[in-house]
Amino acid sequence: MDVRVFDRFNFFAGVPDSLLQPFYNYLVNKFGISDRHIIAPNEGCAVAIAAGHYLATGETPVVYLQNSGIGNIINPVASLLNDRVYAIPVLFIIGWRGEPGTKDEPQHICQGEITLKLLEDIDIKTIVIGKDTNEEDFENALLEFERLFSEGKSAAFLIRKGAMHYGSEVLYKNDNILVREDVIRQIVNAAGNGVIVATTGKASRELYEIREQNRQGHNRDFLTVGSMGHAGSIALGIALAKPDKKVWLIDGDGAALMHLGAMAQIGASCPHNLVHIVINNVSHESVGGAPTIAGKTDFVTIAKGCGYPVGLSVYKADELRRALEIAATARKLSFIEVKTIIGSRPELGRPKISPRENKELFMKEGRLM
Ligand SMILES: Cc1ncc(C[n+]2csc(CCOP(=O)(O)OP(=O)(O)O)c2C)c(N)n1
Repeated sequence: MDVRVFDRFNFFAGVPDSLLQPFYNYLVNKFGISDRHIIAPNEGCAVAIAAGHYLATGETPVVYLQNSGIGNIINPVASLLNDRVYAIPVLFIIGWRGEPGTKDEPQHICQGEITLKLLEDIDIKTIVIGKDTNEEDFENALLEFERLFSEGKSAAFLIRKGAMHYGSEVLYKNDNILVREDVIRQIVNAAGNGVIVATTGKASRELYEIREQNRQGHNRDFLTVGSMGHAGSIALGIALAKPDKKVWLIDGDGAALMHLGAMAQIGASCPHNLVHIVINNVSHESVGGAPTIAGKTDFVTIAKGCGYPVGLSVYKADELRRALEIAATARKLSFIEVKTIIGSRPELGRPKISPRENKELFMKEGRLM
């Protein structure tokens, strides 16, 4: 289906997903990041911003997300949009990772299976869009949806892999120098026998491959393959329970922004043994590179405002080396923002151990227990 069928809508907000890359490339080309197209820190925010747009204009807004983000929308859908509350219509475009019968990563299996049921439970009429959906099917579906919108109900298109296309590409880039994978290699060296909690997406995949190359095993790393935005809180839980273990948190700018409240909790708890590193490429690189709002966010000021005693931002290799030395020796909660380019090795693999194996290695051989 050609994404230009969405030309008739005026307002879009969402969080990118790899299956929706043609869709957000089209939005970035058409609107940029603007008052017509917002890439939100999390899917719940996108719903609330869209609700505000409806309140101000009466137009039905579009919210896009990966099905992993359905958890983040349930509260505003059930208690804000629902027709027994404010009856605010939204058209959802949802990428269907983990569709039953397809092969996908472990973190998508449960979510993929429950997606249709969850949407039904929150009273969102859903139509699946596949490679074989033609424009006539789409127009008929939209006619049905428009009736629902007029009654204050919401509806969703659930998008299968490869169902959307758009003729143009968008090149996402920035002016930074450092490369995330090299930064992670430096963090592994600095961390020594400390444990590392890595965020969702390619950061975890790169950490896994670096350990393979170094023949170090995976018992010191927790790879947060799903649960985007929660690596910081996981690391906090470990750091508080094991004050003698140094915990290194490798976060992403998109993930840190998704649940920014975690930084307030980390700062308030202030564990002396935690180093929080945000690798900031101003991008959701793992799902195709669409921008985050991190270019307008001063992470160091946020960290200090949340009570982190040490806050540094680095741009060059020697600054990174120095910051990691400071963090390794400080007996204080430390924050480091590392600015990096957008990109990764095309042949980057995925962890060959299952999340359960990772957990067991981490808990037993990592000598946490
Ligand atoms: C709740 C939720 N929403 C969306 C996604 C899809 N997703 C996986 S990784 C990722 C981008 C992460 O961006 P960032 O933290 O900046 O790290 P980068 O990919 O740039 O290294 C997204 C949006 C997800 N896994 N979970």
